Amino acid sequence: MDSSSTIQGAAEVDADLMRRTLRAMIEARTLELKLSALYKAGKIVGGVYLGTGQEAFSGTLGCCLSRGRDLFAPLIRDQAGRSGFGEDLLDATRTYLGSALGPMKGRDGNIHRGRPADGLLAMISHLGTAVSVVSGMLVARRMKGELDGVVGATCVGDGATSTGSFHEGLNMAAVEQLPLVVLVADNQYAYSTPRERQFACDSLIDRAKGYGVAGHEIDATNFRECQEVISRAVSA
Ligand SMILES: Cc1ncc(C[n+]2csc(CCOP(=O)(O)OP(=O)(O)O)c2C)c(N)n1
Ligand SMILES: [Mg+2]
Repeated sequence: MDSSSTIQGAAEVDADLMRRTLRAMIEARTLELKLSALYKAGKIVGGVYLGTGQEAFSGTLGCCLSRGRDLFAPLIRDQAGRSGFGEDLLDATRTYLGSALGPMKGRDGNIHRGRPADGLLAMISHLGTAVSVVSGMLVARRMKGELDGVVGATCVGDGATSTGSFHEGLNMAAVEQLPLVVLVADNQYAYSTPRERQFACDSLIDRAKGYGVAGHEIDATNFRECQEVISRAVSA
């Protein structure tokens, strides 16, 4: 990285990554405001899920990955990550509006959409399932001799870290030394269950330590911190 493509600060951050992430964040917020208005007007059935406040965190991850090479399993608050990964806005709007022209051909709604052939997994459930699925896909790539340079990534919530699938997937990734990045958005609640009713460890970083993998805690609303830490995790 030469100095013309970086912005000087406490640590160097790639200026191109910053620009692409900001674009993804703005695109996601603009789309979600529109989707929310359409939902309130009764034009969307099911639900609309918003990533308000998580855009820097999610968008940075999507922009650090490469569509067609890497694997990305977004969850409900990851429109910014999807935009950063290169999901077409039409894929989002067509799925929300139930169009047969969408990637799920009108058979599934809202965030249950993806382009698996491009590495964008269709969302399964809100919780830790994607950790196991992405780990398994990375093992499959390795068996086919296609793992070189590939990163698998997913986002989950604090509540998801208490599910069996999260633990099994993370353990397998650690034992097999898979190139897996898991972002945990700790918004203090899983539905109405507060942190203290979900886990007894002091910090969710302890979960990573327990499996022998690196863990970093960041303020997900701090753009610079997201850029520095997530880009390092993806390129590690
Ligand atoms: C295995 C499973 N159990 C329960 C649910 C129902 N459910 C959907 S979202 C949610 C809470 C998730 O909380 P968290 O992981 O903290 O994510 P947040 O919504 O706070 O971002 C639950 C219990 C589910 N989708 N899957
Ligand atoms: Mg939560």
